[in-house]
Amino acid sequence: MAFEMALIRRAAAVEVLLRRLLDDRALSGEITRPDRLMAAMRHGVLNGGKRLRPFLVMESAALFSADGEAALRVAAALECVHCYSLIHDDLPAMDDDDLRRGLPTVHKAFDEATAILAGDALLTLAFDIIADEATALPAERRATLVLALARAAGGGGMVGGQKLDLEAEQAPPDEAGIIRLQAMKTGALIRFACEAGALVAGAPAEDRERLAEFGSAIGLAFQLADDLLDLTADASQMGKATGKDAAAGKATLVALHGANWARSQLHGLVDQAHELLAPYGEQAALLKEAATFVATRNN
Ligand code: GRG
Repeated sequence: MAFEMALIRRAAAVEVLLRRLLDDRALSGEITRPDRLMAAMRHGVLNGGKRLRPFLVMESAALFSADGEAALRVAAALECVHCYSLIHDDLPAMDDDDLRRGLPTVHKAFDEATAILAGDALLTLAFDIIADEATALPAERRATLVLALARAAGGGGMVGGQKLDLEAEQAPPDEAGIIRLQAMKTGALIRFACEAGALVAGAPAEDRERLAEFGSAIGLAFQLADDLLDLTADASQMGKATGKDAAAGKATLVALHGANWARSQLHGLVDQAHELLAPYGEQAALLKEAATFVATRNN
């Protein structure tokens, strides 16, 4: 319960900031922000996501008593990257989805070219937000965050994972291949979310690594839960089409080992995630609950 309340509270804070960052007014150095592009960006962002990644950034930052305002901006930046990935993933050339978060996808509400550009601009905006002096951290820390986010989101991270996922449709990967592509496609941003709190705080490398490992464990759990939901949930519950993986004969760990195996793996991953946070005691209670939520969520 404490977790659900905290998730809602953190989501509200990040949405206020995202609305401001997606304002029509051009920033210094920009020329103009086209109305229809900005409207498409807002449609893709301000549409009721769970804001789990921002939550993880802010809670991991709180663990080290980091600057809350700076953590909030990093959280908003990460949500921009996540929303861009969803906009592009929904495009006809990728998953070809009409529904996202219970609303028409950006290319349906606008058009395909605008959706591509909205995604592009959100990705760029993410780095703008972190690099901006308004993210009141030492310049070196901002640069470290920019680099870590770039590595998580790019060709060796989320985008690379998406590419491997597309290739998997032609040549199904083995178990290690599935785990690797999922760690990239879904896991890398979640790992960054957890690691980012330690980076914002300038915490010791050991803490940064511990939080990143926590992120990897819950990233894997997130994808396993997602694969299970694709099998068991309906579109109204998820706000997007389901059953697509099974229909496409997609290689997932659930398809390989079955739902019961996946559920027992989820237990193991939650235990592992909780153990990683043991050194932080009660301070980490909400992050621990987040791990449980990720594994047991129903949308
Ligand atoms: C197209 C560059 C590019 C990348 C796509 C993230 C991704 C890579 C694709 C999304 C496809 C998908 C449904 C993956 C499963 C995991 C996932 C990211 C689900 C959506 O995340 P949630 O549940 O969504 O956190 P909300 O809407 O709450 O933010």
